Amino acid sequence: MKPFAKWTDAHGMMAEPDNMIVRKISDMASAYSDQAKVQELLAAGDPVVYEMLEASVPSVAGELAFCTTTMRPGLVGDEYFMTKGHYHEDETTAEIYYTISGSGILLAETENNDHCCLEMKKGSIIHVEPGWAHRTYNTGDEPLVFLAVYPATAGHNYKKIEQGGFSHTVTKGENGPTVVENARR
Ligand code: S6P
Ligand code: ZN
Repeated sequence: MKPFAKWTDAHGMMAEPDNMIVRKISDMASAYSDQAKVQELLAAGDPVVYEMLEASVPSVAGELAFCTTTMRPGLVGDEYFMTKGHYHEDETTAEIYYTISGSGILLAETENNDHCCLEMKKGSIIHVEPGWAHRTYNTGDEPLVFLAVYPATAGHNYKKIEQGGFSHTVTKGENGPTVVENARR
């Protein structure tokens, strides 16, 4: 494979991606604490929460995969729109998140419940250590757009999150985004 370039549009989203994944509330209904609100949103048309636009690279050691994610602003009850969240299948792999626009929080967590939150806003570069599950929240009023770069062999383990959940979540508090214990656990 030869070196190649991808471009982003005016919103920072990858132009001409090789693959697109759209996630709606119905794709991650169990992630949210307020299940009554989930049902309301499903009845109201099942809104899109985020879109991932991916470049295709071979899944072999040495390659780097990358994609842009665009998260819509929104709330499910008082919990911000979030990504599904995952561990990497290969837990020795790290990841870089570069925020292009909007504002949010990246929540990272280990299996022994160590957790940390990092602010995402235009220009922030976050390094996610190997072995840390990660999930992002759009805490602003605009789309949150970011680029993620990770080893092409990393793989995504969503099951562990669906079964165990994160120990914390991010809600809209009186003084802005607030990290609280996750009632889904
Ligand atoms: C991939 C990286 C991101 C996420 C994306 C959506 O390793 O962490 O590109 O895939 O932000 O999140 P999720 O949890 O649905 O994959
Ligand atoms: Zn990842």
